Amino acid sequence: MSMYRPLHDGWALTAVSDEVDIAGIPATVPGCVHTDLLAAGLIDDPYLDDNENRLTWIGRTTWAYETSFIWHADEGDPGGENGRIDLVCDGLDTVATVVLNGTEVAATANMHRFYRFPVRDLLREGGNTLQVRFGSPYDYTARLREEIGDLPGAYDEPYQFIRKMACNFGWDWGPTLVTSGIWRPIGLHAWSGARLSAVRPLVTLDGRDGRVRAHVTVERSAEVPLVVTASVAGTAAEVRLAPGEREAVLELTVPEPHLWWPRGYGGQPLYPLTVRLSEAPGDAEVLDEWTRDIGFRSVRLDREDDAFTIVVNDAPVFVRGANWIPDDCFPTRITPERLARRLGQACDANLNLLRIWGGGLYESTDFYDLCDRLGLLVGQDFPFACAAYPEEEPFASEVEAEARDAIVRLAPHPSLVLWNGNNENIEGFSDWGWRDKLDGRTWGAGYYYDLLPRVVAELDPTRPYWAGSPYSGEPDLPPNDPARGTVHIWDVWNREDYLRYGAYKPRFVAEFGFQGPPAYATLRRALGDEPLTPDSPGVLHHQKAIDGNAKLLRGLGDHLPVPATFDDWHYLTQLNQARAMAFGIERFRSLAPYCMGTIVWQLNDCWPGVSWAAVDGDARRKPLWYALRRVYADRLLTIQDSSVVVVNDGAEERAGELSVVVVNDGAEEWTGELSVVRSDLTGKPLAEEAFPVTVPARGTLPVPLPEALTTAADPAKEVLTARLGDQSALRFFAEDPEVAFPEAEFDVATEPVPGGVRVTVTARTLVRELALFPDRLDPAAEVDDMLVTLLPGSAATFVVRSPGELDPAALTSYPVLRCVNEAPRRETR
Ligand code: BMA
Repeated sequence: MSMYRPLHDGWALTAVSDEVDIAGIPATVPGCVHTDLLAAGLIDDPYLDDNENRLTWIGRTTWAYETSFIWHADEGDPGGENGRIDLVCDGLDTVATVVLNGTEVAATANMHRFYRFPVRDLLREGGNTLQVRFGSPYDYTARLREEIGDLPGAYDEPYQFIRKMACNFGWDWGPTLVTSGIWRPIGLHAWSGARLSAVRPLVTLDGRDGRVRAHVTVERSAEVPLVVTASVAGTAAEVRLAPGEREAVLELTVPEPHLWWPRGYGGQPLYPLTVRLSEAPGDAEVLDEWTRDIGFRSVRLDREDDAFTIVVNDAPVFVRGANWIPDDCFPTRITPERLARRLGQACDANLNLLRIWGGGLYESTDFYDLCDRLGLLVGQDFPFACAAYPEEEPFASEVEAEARDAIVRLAPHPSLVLWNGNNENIEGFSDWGWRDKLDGRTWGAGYYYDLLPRVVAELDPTRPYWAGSPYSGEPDLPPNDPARGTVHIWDVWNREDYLRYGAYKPRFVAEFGFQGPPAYATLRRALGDEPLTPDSPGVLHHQKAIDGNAKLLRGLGDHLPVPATFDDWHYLTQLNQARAMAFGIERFRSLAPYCMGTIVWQLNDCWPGVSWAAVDGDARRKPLWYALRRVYADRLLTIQDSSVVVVNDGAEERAGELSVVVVNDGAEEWTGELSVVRSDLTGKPLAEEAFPVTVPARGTLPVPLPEALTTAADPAKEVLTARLGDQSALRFFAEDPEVAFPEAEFDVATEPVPGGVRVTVTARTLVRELALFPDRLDPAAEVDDMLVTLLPGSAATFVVRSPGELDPAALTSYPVLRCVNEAPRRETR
């Protein structure tokens, strides 16, 4: 028999402290201290204004969660000498002591593991009390730091001295909110005889057949003969386990299954795999059962000539990715519905991969289930980021244990295609001066080069492992070499203008980013600043990057005018973020198949702040999101300047010309007539030419342009347009402030549609980067498109949706409707 009973009711939270007077407040499990204090009205919302600053005591306090429950032997005890009752903790954050009826059951210190403790002997007939006490993460890290000695890292906080999601200690996009709590389910599991303690299906392809090797581990309370069966897609296998045996491998061959593909390449058929454990003979009572959806696909990494190409079912995949951070500082608030919405936003922006960044979590099963269904590939970092990590005990054992837990849990998911050792730790060691500071002490090399690849090879040899991001493939190579493996490009944003992306020739960009503020409504909800300005206190508090606001302004470079007002700052810096990233992605996609992936920093935010995210902390899509959707579409036209110097390998490429690169990452050939026109700003053609093109599926074709098209008689007054089918690309011969834009003139028509308003803008002059920001009127309103440049006579349609009424006049007026070449305005608020 097997019976699980959650213990999620009746919890109360108490501060174990002389200084903090909080006792017995209602607590939510799963949950954490911050959310309990918030629900009890004892703290202000940490995401608003600078409330964060007044909450540091929470992470420095010891907390006790306690509940009582009634338990009767006759309802939950399997009885007999073989009966077991286990307390199962799926996640304890982090420095936990578990006490049942006054007896200490366990002391743990790893948020990333799950635990099971036999407790039958401690349970009492009738009333029972369970307490989970959480020591201060700061006390724990201080002790270990003292013992081991300090280690270098990108931030001052002690996140490398505890196995807990690192960004809880604050990051350059998120607040410092150091949580404690029972963050995943907890309950009692009663069983007898035997149970499935781990099922690890390894799925591969053998020609057109699917193969499943289901590795099964049983835990026994009795040495009886057992039968394990596995079935999937109409095939079944059975293995007998003699008394004493605990491991079985069941091999299944599924003839010609429908293959699982990344989105854009085919469907995502999933097959339920069921494993059953019974006492022999096999028709006896089922002791335990396990079912997960699996998918049939192969995956490998093509490293030929230092490439970094993810190959699924023998198809090389150009990765159009984004980095993923924990969607909330308090992970239990990340519901399946919220994940579905966020991953839907990723898919709608034409992404095909998310990289789970190493300063966060091994993502949840809900997350992976969604990715399996959506065909979103996942690269999972092991949780190490931006620091030298100790390899002394207790860490080495904790790391191995958590890695084993995670690899087993995630093995069934076809979406998972890459295990990655860490974020930027190899780079830090090699390039940020850590080597000298360390002076021979451990820093994590043993994890990334030995322990983790060994455990992956043992438990999950079906997936590639890569030691770090960035990494060039060998420990003695410079890790951030664009010409080898994966690279992070951060000179742009930190120091350089975004045009420098054009000077890179990378194999695979695993991180690059450019900041922009969140939506207006998001800022307004989070900040009470009056007036709200680019450097009002709340805005500055919600900008966590060093020198962030100065970099935002400097990043405008020559590309856009200097903002005179808050509204201009907000529009122009958001627009510049979108342009910078679009510029980089267009460059890198134009280099396919030499370059085989771009992973934008970052898709999401954990709170309302100024950051690199495309979707802000209130789930609103920033202009960058709309730009991603365009430049990540299967079909892309991009005008590229190949006169730039390639910085990575010292080689210079100075063709000195513009070309249109036709990028076809779709499954069908792209054929048609590419028309390229150099015109004045009224749209009058000055030179034009048509090029018949045929670009094979997953192909890239550069079309060099003749001088008549690429040389403007007056760079301030001309524009180059390329068109192929319904795709187009635009390039001015000067940066916007130098272009002699007319003051924008256009006609606007609105008409109601179900759930919103359709806005049609017809240009009378050139209109540059037209955008609607309906959240300024109504925080619930969303628009379907933005950043459209119109030539005179052309029109664009936007649909604005909202549950409420929208006022068409306000919707089509400043500052809701904006473009670069609009009439000068006064500040409005
Ligand atoms: C990279 C990431 C993060 C960081 C981001 C922006 O280093 O790995 O650590 O948030 O850059 O600075």
